[in-house]
Formats: sequence, structure tokens, C-alpha cells
Amino acid sequence: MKRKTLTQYLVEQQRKEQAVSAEVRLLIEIVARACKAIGHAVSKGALGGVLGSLESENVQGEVQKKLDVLSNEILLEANEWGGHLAAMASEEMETIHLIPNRYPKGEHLLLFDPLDGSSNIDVNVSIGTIFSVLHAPHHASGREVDEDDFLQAGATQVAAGYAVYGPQTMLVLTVGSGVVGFTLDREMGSWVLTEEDIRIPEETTEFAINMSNMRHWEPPVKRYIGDCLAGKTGPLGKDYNMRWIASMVADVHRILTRGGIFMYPRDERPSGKAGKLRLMYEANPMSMIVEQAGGAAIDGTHRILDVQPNALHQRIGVILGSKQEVERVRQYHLDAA
Ligand code: AHM
Ligand code: MG
Repeated sequence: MKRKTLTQYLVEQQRKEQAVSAEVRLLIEIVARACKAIGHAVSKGALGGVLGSLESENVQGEVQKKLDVLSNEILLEANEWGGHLAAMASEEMETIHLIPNRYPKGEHLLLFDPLDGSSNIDVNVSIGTIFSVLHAPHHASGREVDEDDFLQAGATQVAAGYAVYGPQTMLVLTVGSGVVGFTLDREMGSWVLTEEDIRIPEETTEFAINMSNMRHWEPPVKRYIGDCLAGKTGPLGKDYNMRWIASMVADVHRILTRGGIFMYPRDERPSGKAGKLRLMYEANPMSMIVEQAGGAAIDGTHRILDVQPNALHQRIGVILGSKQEVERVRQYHLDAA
């Protein structure tokens, strides 16, 4: 069988579907190359001296792991010089990163969570990189890009993807015409197309949520998980299984592979009112991928991709996955309103 690489896939998309411009093609190739470098560092673990924490905290007040910072640097350096970007933003940086004046500037904005699932780094469990691509607004041409230019609803994303560093290193990508998956061929150093059209089954009997937060959940979430736990004789009439990896990339990857529902809902703690996950670096790109694969993604009642961001590091409740199940949770929220 002839193998198709990421480069071939992108050239085809550019030619046939006109789904990607030359600039976006270059951008995705460079991000994918950076992910290879991050995956390489991750795989070295203690041998590369990359495990453990630094003294520093990020903008969210979380202690930074060495690999969080290294991954951020790899992505910044890889994407600065290509001429395809106007600016970048990262979960690990307080303010946006402008392209230095020594390089030409492009028409796109890149946002990323350089290493998602930080709590899993030191325990050798799958982690990943999530990215989102936006157009720089037209009025930004001729002046310096600012933070407001990034505050676009997820529905305007040009492309989104993630790399997962697990037993295999994979890259999952959408440019707005379905979702495809590539597996890293380590010997050749190339991304090989291994999933041509990823579709999430509409129904599921598997849920993913951090159950230790149960006492803080809002009533509709308690009701839904209660119904799942009730099993066959409960209102949903089926037995459910539970999984929680605590790396969003890995949990979403499982859902893309065999269906399921992922929930990190907002809750009633003062710190949980807005949700935990970040809209721009996690929720939006994952929601685009999930919708492109036939699933759904909401914050409770609203489609995540329609939410107008008001801050770069904004948090949001996230419920995504198999369509019918997400719709059920939405209905529970509407019932409770
Ligand atoms: P991070 O970006 O700091 O790694 O945090 C996001 C992660 C998600 O990958 C995962 O779904 C969630 O946090 C797990 O949270 P918890 O430890 O509360 O289960
Ligand atoms: Mg994250």
C-alpha cells in the first residue's frame, strides 16, 4: 500500500479542495515538525533531564514543569521565522508573542497549549500538544497585532489539531473538511496518514469525568452522571463504563477512536465557576475537531464554537463527544434552567 504523508495530504487539500492556503500548509508543517521535537524530548524522560518542575509559575498560577517550558520554546522558535504568522499566544505565556521584526509577517495567528496533561508528565502517561489557527483580522494589516485580534469565536478557526505522545505519537488534524490522523514513523521521521476520516459514533456507553469533584458539580451534571451510574435499570437503560486519563488530548483521542463523552464542567466552587479548561488553547481547537468528526461540544447550554471570548486566558466548562449524549446533557441543563 502506498503511504501518504502529511505533506502529500496538505498539498492535495490545497489543490483539490482549496481547503488550505499555501501559508496554512506551511504553518501546519512547521507545527507538526515542532511536535516531533517535543515528542522526542518527552520520550527521553529522565535520560534527557527533562522531568520535574521549575521554580516558576505560569499565568494561571500553576507550577511549570520543565517540559511545559521547553515545549513552549520549541513551538515559538519553530514558528517565528517562516513568515506565516502575525503573532502567537500560549497557555504558558501571559501576553501574546509578536513575530520579531527581523522576520517577515504572515496573515495568521497561532495559539497553543504546548504540553497538555502536565500532571501526567512525570508518571509516563500520554500527554500532548493542542493548537488552533486563526486569521489575523484584516484591519490588523499594517499595524502591530494586539491581544484583541485573538479574541475570535472558535467557529472562525482555520485549522486545529493536536499531537498525542503516547505508545504511538500521533497527529490529529482538521482544516475544516473532516478529521484525519497521522502516525509518526520514527525511522523515517515522517507523519504517515493512518486515519482518513475520523468519525465519532453518535451513541456511547462511556463517560470521562473527574469524579472527585462530584460534590461541587451543578445539578444537571450530578443528574447525568447519576443516571449513567444507575446502569441498565436506570433512566438511560444501559450500563456505562468510565475512563479518566487526566490528559485532555488522550481522553479526546479515545473518544475520536471509539466514542464517549468527556466532561470538565464548570462547578460551584469559587475557582470552578468559569470551568477549568482554557477556551482558546483547549476548548476551541478540540471542539472544532470533535464537530468535524460528527460529535458535539458545549459549555452546558451553548455551543463552544459560538462563544465570543473576552480574554486570552478565559476558562470554560467543556462537555464534548458523542452527539446524542452531549445533547442529553444539554437537555438536562435546559431542564434545570
Ligand atoms: P494542563 O493544561 O495544565 O495540563 O491542564 C489541563 C488538564 C487536561 O488535560 C485534563 O483534562 C485536566 O487538566 C485534568 O484535570 P484534573 O487533574 O483536575 O483531573
Ligand atoms: Mg492543557
